Formats: sequence, structure tokens, C-alpha cells
Amino acid sequence: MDEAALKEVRNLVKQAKRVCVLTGAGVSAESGISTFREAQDGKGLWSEYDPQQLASLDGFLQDPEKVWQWYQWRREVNQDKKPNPAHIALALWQQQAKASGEQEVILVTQNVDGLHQKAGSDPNAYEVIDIHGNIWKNHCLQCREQYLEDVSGLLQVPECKACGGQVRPSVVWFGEALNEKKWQAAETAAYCCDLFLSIGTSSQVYPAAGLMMLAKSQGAKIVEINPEPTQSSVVDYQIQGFAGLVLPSLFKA
Ligand code: BV8
Ligand code: ZN
Repeated sequence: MDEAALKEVRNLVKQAKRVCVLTGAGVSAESGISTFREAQDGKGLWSEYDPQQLASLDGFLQDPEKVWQWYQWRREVNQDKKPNPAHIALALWQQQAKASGEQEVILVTQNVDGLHQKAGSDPNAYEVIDIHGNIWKNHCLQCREQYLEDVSGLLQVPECKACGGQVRPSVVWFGEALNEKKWQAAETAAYCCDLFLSIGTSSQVYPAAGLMMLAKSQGAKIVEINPEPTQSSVVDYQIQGFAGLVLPSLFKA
């Protein structure tokens, strides 16, 4: 890891007043949750399917049972996954910032695994905005009523109790709009921050990937933490490393 860059980023982290952190699947990699790309590397039983097809409204409408079973499989393989040092370092930073009152640290995540929340980042304090939803929740496709029954082991698509419609995972599919309120909060965080940290994302999925440009446009410093740097021209500091190692070292006294 580039010690000089790390030292400069440590100072930025200390001095920043308003921070916006954007995380992607790479932050959960060290918890053993594979990213979309890895999940299709021929190892898994779903490798012959395209995740963008499965994680889409069309895919669900074409074959509800198949898409439902793909989510049931992901929930099954990920149910006992734990937050890793990256999630924990971010949650601790947020708690310290809140206690000192000197910094605001808002975490926008593309991940649906709920590990930031499990690590202590508080969704109710709007400290973690899960813009792509939450894989552990379900709602009705037709009337949007939340579906609160236990679905573990269920292979058929459950029926909504309110209207008899089809129950689906409460994640944002490709081609679907993001939750308006959450997206507004994410844009505001990026627009008002003086430091933007992009951690564990290939910055290919929109509109999330546009947040970095929004932060840059209003003068924020941009830091990227990723073992495989994206070629983004707006990044001021590139920390090439695993989030689970870099983040704890960022906050080392
Ligand atoms: C929208 C929930 C409009 C689901 C996800 C053509 C047709 C239709 C749409 C589009 C189109 N062209 C563009 C679009 C828009 C589309 C899009 O951006 N497509 C991309 C692929 C080009 N976006 C959408 O459709 C969005 N909606 O645009 O709506 C609209 C507006 C109004 C009205 C109606 C419609 C919705 C996007 C949300 C999709 N849902 N997740 C589910 O999980 O099942 S996105 C999903 O894939 C993940 O959440 C993640 O965000 C994304 C990418 O996943 P990964 O590849 O796994 O992760 P990532 O890219 O983050 O890469 C991992 C990185 O980590 C790598 O860089 C790696 O180097 C790094 N890494 C690895 N290990 C570590 C690490 N880093 C640090 N430490 C480590 N240890
Ligand atoms: Zn319903």
C-alpha cells in the first residue's frame, strides 16, 4: 500500500467536516460474499445465468420461480456471513463522528447484504442509505405491501396476503427506479460533502456511479479504495488495497 497516499488520506479523514462514503460489493468480499462477477465464474450452480437478467423485472416476470429461487439461494449461502473489519471500521468512524459532533459521515451502499447495518451503521439515523434495497426483505410486486412471513426454504413464489399478488425480494432490479427518498438523500450527501470515499466498487452501475462526479463537481476530494483501481479521471487519491486492511489502517491513531 502506498504509505504516502495513505498518510495524506488519513489527514483528509481527520480534517473533513462532511464525508460521503459509497460502498460496492468489494466491501463485502472479505466477508465471503461474492460480487456479481465472481458469482458467475462457473463455480456456482447459477453460473450459466446472467445476473443482470436474473436481477431484473423482466427476468422475474418471465420466470418468477427461477428468479425467486436465485434469491433464496443467495440468502441461503449468505445468511451467516458476518461484517468484516471494513464494515466495522466504517461503523466505528460514524459513531465517533456522531459523538464528537465535529464530522458528519454518511454511508451510501450499493450492497443489499445488510452487513453495514449488522456492523452498527444506523439506517434510522440515515447513516446508511441502502440505495439498492435489502435482500432480507420482501414485498408484493402488485400492491407493494411488505411481506413479513418467514420464507426460508420456500421454493414457490409466496402470495401477497393483501391482494394475492406475487411476492418479490425488496431489492432494486436493473431497469427499476431507485427509491426516491433514498436517492435524494444520497445525492445530497454527495453534493454537500468535502470528502468522498469510493470503496469496493467498479463504478459501473448507474445512477450510483454518478455520485463521485457529483461530489467532484462541487469541489470534494475524491478517494478510491480498491485492489483494482478503476481508471476514473476524477479520483484524487488511489489507495490500491483490500478494504478490510486499508480502512482499519486509515483510522489508526
Ligand atoms: C435505473 C440489487 C432507470 C439487485 C443492483 C440498459 C438497460 C437498462 C438499464 C440500463 C442500461 N444501461 C444502463 C442502465 C442503467 C443500469 C446500469 O447502470 N447498468 C449497468 C450494468 C451499465 N442501472 C439501473 O438499471 C438502475 N436503475 O437506471 O433506473 C429508471 C429511472 C426511472 C424509472 C425507471 C427506471 C438500477 C441499478 C441497481 C441494480 N441492482 N443490486 C441484486 O443484488 O440482486 S446492482 C448490483 O450490481 C450490486 O448492487 C452492485 O452495485 C452492482 C455491481 O455488482 P458487482 O460487480 O458485484 O460489484 P462492483 O461493481 O461494485 O465491483 C466489485 C468491486 O470491488 C471491484 O471493483 C473489485 O475490484 C472490488 N473489490 C474486490 N474485492 C475487494 C474490492 N474492493 C475492496 N476490497 C476488497 N476486498
Ligand atoms: Zn399485494
